[in-house]
Amino acid sequence: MKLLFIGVAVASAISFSACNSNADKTTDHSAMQHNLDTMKDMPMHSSTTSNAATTSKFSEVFSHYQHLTFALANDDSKEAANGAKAMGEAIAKVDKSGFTADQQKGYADLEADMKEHTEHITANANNIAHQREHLETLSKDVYDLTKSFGAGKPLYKIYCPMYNDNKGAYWLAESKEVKNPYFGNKMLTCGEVQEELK
Ligand SMILES: [Cu+2]
Repeated sequence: MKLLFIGVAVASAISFSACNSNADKTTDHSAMQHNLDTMKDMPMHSSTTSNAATTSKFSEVFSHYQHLTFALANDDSKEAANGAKAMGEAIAKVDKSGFTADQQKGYADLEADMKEHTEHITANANNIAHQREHLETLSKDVYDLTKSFGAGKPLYKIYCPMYNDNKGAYWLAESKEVKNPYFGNKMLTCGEVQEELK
Protein backbone atom coordinates (compact mmCIF):
# COMPACT_ATOMS: atom_id res chain seq x y z
CA MET A 1 0.00 0.00 0.00
CA LYS A 2 2.79 2.43 0.92
CA LEU A 3 4.48 1.77 -2.41
CA LEU A 4 1.24 2.41 -4.23
CA PHE A 5 0.85 5.81 -2.60
CA ILE A 6 4.41 6.74 -3.52
CA GLY A 7 3.68 5.64 -7.07
CA VAL A 8 0.62 7.86 -7.22
CA ALA A 9 2.52 10.78 -5.75
CA VAL A 10 5.36 10.42 -8.25
CA ALA A 11 2.96 9.98 -11.16
CA SER A 12 1.04 13.07 -10.19
CA ALA A 13 4.23 15.07 -9.72
CA ILE A 14 5.67 14.06 -13.08
CA SER A 15 2.47 14.61 -14.99
CA PHE A 16 1.47 17.67 -13.06
CA SER A 17 1.30 19.93 -16.09
CA ALA A 18 -0.03 17.30 -18.46
CA CYS A 19 -3.61 17.68 -17.44
CA ASN A 20 -4.30 21.38 -16.99
CA SER A 21 -3.48 21.14 -13.33
CA ASN A 22 -3.46 24.87 -12.78
CA ALA A 23 -6.33 25.83 -15.03
CA ASP A 24 -8.88 27.92 -13.20
CA LYS A 25 -7.80 26.45 -9.94
CA THR A 26 -9.15 29.30 -7.85
CA THR A 27 -12.45 29.54 -9.64
CA ASP A 28 -12.98 25.80 -9.58
CA HIS A 29 -12.14 25.61 -5.94
CA SER A 30 -14.63 28.25 -4.90
CA ALA A 31 -17.29 26.72 -7.11
CA MET A 32 -16.62 23.42 -5.41
CA GLN A 33 -16.89 24.92 -1.97
CA HIS A 34 -20.13 26.51 -2.99
CA ASN A 35 -21.50 23.17 -4.16
CA LEU A 36 -20.47 21.54 -0.94
CA ASP A 37 -22.07 24.27 1.15
CA THR A 38 -25.25 24.06 -0.87
CA MET A 39 -25.27 20.33 -0.40
CA LYS A 40 -24.97 20.62 3.36
CA ASP A 41 -28.10 22.75 3.40
CA MET A 42 -30.08 20.29 1.36
CA PRO A 43 -32.28 17.70 3.06
CA MET A 44 -30.11 14.61 2.75
CA HIS A 45 -32.80 12.13 3.64
CA SER A 46 -35.74 13.40 1.67
CA SER A 47 -38.28 10.78 0.81
CA THR A 48 -37.90 9.14 -2.57
CA THR A 49 -41.17 7.25 -2.43
CA SER A 50 -43.51 10.05 -3.54
CA ASN A 51 -42.09 9.92 -7.04
CA ALA A 52 -41.61 6.18 -7.22
CA ALA A 53 -42.57 5.80 -10.87
CA THR A 54 -39.81 8.07 -12.15
CA THR A 55 -37.27 8.00 -9.34
CA SER A 56 -34.74 5.23 -8.97
CA LYS A 57 -34.79 3.17 -5.79
CA PHE A 58 -31.17 4.20 -5.56
CA SER A 59 -31.61 7.98 -5.71
CA GLU A 60 -30.38 8.46 -2.16
CA VAL A 61 -27.46 6.11 -2.73
CA PHE A 62 -26.43 8.16 -5.79
CA SER A 63 -26.88 11.49 -4.05
CA HIS A 64 -24.64 10.45 -1.15
CA TYR A 65 -22.12 8.94 -3.57
CA GLN A 66 -22.01 12.37 -5.21
CA HIS A 67 -21.61 13.99 -1.80
CA LEU A 68 -18.59 11.71 -1.34
CA THR A 69 -17.02 12.48 -4.74
CA PHE A 70 -17.49 16.24 -4.27
CA ALA A 71 -15.85 16.07 -0.85
CA LEU A 72 -12.86 14.16 -2.26
CA ALA A 73 -12.59 16.60 -5.18
CA ASN A 74 -12.52 19.28 -2.50
CA ASP A 75 -9.72 17.42 -0.64
CA ASP A 76 -12.03 17.23 2.37
CA SER A 77 -11.52 13.79 3.90
CA LYS A 78 -13.79 14.48 6.90
CA GLU A 79 -16.68 15.42 4.64
CA ALA A 80 -15.89 12.38 2.47
CA ALA A 81 -16.28 10.22 5.56
CA ASN A 82 -19.66 11.86 6.25
CA GLY A 83 -20.79 11.24 2.68
CA ALA A 84 -19.69 7.61 2.79
CA LYS A 85 -21.47 7.09 6.11
CA ALA A 86 -24.71 8.53 4.69
CA MET A 87 -24.26 6.42 1.56
CA GLY A 88 -23.89 3.28 3.70
CA GLU A 89 -27.09 4.15 5.54
CA ALA A 90 -28.92 4.75 2.25
CA ILE A 91 -27.67 1.39 0.92
CA ALA A 92 -29.10 -0.37 3.97
CA LYS A 93 -32.49 1.27 3.41
CA VAL A 94 -32.91 0.40 -0.29
CA ASP A 95 -36.37 -1.01 -0.94
CA LYS A 96 -35.84 -4.41 -2.55
CA SER A 97 -39.51 -5.15 -3.11
CA GLY A 98 -40.24 -5.78 -6.76
CA PHE A 99 -36.75 -7.09 -7.52
CA THR A 100 -36.65 -10.23 -9.64
CA ALA A 101 -34.72 -13.24 -8.30
CA ASP A 102 -31.78 -12.29 -10.54
CA GLN A 103 -31.88 -8.69 -9.40
CA GLN A 104 -31.98 -9.79 -5.76
CA LYS A 105 -28.89 -11.90 -6.23
CA GLY A 106 -27.06 -9.21 -8.22
CA TYR A 107 -27.94 -6.54 -5.72
CA ALA A 108 -26.92 -8.67 -2.72
CA ASP A 109 -23.37 -8.85 -4.10
CA LEU A 110 -23.20 -5.14 -4.85
CA GLU A 111 -24.74 -4.25 -1.51
CA ALA A 112 -22.14 -6.23 0.44
CA ASP A 113 -19.30 -4.73 -1.56
CA MET A 114 -20.56 -1.13 -1.36
CA LYS A 115 -21.15 -1.54 2.37
CA GLU A 116 -17.54 -2.58 2.86
CA HIS A 117 -16.14 0.32 0.83
CA THR A 118 -18.33 2.94 2.51
CA GLU A 119 -17.26 1.60 5.92
CA HIS A 120 -13.57 1.88 5.01
CA ILE A 121 -14.03 5.42 3.67
CA THR A 122 -15.95 6.39 6.82
CA ALA A 123 -13.22 4.94 9.03
CA ASN A 124 -10.41 6.74 7.17
CA ALA A 125 -11.29 10.40 7.70
CA ASN A 126 -7.56 11.00 8.31
CA ASN A 127 -6.32 9.13 5.21
CA ILE A 128 -7.61 10.62 1.99
CA ALA A 129 -5.31 8.47 -0.18
CA HIS A 130 -6.93 5.37 1.25
CA GLN A 131 -10.41 6.84 0.84
CA ARG A 132 -9.60 7.40 -2.84
CA GLU A 133 -8.48 3.80 -3.27
CA HIS A 134 -11.85 2.65 -2.01
CA LEU A 135 -13.65 5.18 -4.20
CA GLU A 136 -12.18 3.50 -7.26
CA THR A 137 -13.79 0.14 -6.46
CA LEU A 138 -16.93 1.70 -5.04
CA SER A 139 -17.37 3.56 -8.32
CA LYS A 140 -17.28 0.25 -10.19
CA ASP A 141 -20.10 -0.99 -7.96
CA VAL A 142 -22.14 2.17 -8.59
CA TYR A 143 -21.52 1.76 -12.31
CA ASP A 144 -22.73 -1.87 -12.21
CA LEU A 145 -25.71 -0.80 -10.13
CA THR A 146 -26.64 1.83 -12.70
CA LYS A 147 -26.20 -0.62 -15.58
CA SER A 148 -28.46 -3.18 -13.88
CA PHE A 149 -31.15 -0.95 -12.43
CA GLY A 150 -30.90 2.42 -14.17
CA ALA A 151 -30.11 5.71 -12.49
CA GLY A 152 -33.49 7.40 -12.90
CA LYS A 153 -31.66 10.35 -14.46
CA PRO A 154 -28.60 10.80 -16.66
CA LEU A 155 -25.26 9.98 -15.06
CA TYR A 156 -21.86 10.43 -16.65
CA LYS A 157 -18.95 8.08 -16.36
CA ILE A 158 -15.86 10.26 -16.17
CA TYR A 159 -12.41 8.78 -16.65
CA CYS A 160 -9.13 10.02 -15.22
CA PRO A 161 -6.23 8.29 -17.04
CA MET A 162 -3.63 9.25 -14.45
CA TYR A 163 -4.86 7.80 -11.17
CA ASN A 164 -3.01 4.84 -9.63
CA ASP A 165 0.26 5.26 -11.49
CA ASN A 166 -1.47 5.94 -14.80
CA LYS A 167 -3.60 2.81 -14.58
CA GLY A 168 -6.61 5.12 -14.59
CA ALA A 169 -9.91 5.16 -12.77
CA TYR A 170 -13.39 6.50 -13.29
CA TRP A 171 -16.17 7.99 -11.25
CA LEU A 172 -19.81 8.84 -11.90
CA ALA A 173 -21.38 12.28 -11.85
CA GLU A 174 -24.72 13.93 -12.57
CA SER A 175 -22.92 16.69 -14.44
CA LYS A 176 -20.40 16.55 -17.29
CA GLU A 177 -18.35 19.10 -15.40
CA VAL A 178 -15.11 17.42 -14.33
CA LYS A 179 -14.30 17.66 -10.62
CA ASN A 180 -11.71 14.99 -10.11
CA PRO A 181 -12.20 13.17 -6.77
CA TYR A 182 -8.95 11.20 -7.15
CA PHE A 183 -6.61 14.20 -7.33
CA GLY A 184 -8.65 17.07 -5.91
CA ASN A 185 -7.07 20.47 -6.20
CA LYS A 186 -3.86 19.01 -7.72
CA MET A 187 -5.68 18.19 -10.95
CA LEU A 188 -9.29 19.10 -10.42
CA THR A 189 -10.27 19.24 -14.08
CA CYS A 190 -8.38 16.15 -15.25
CA GLY A 191 -10.84 13.69 -16.74
CA GLU A 192 -13.05 13.03 -19.73
CA VAL A 193 -16.64 11.92 -20.10
CA GLN A 194 -16.54 8.33 -21.37
CA GLU A 195 -20.17 7.32 -21.30
CA GLU A 196 -23.62 8.63 -20.53
CA LEU A 197 -25.80 6.32 -18.43
CA LYS A 198 -29.54 6.53 -18.00
CU1 LIG B 1 -9.64 0.25 3.60
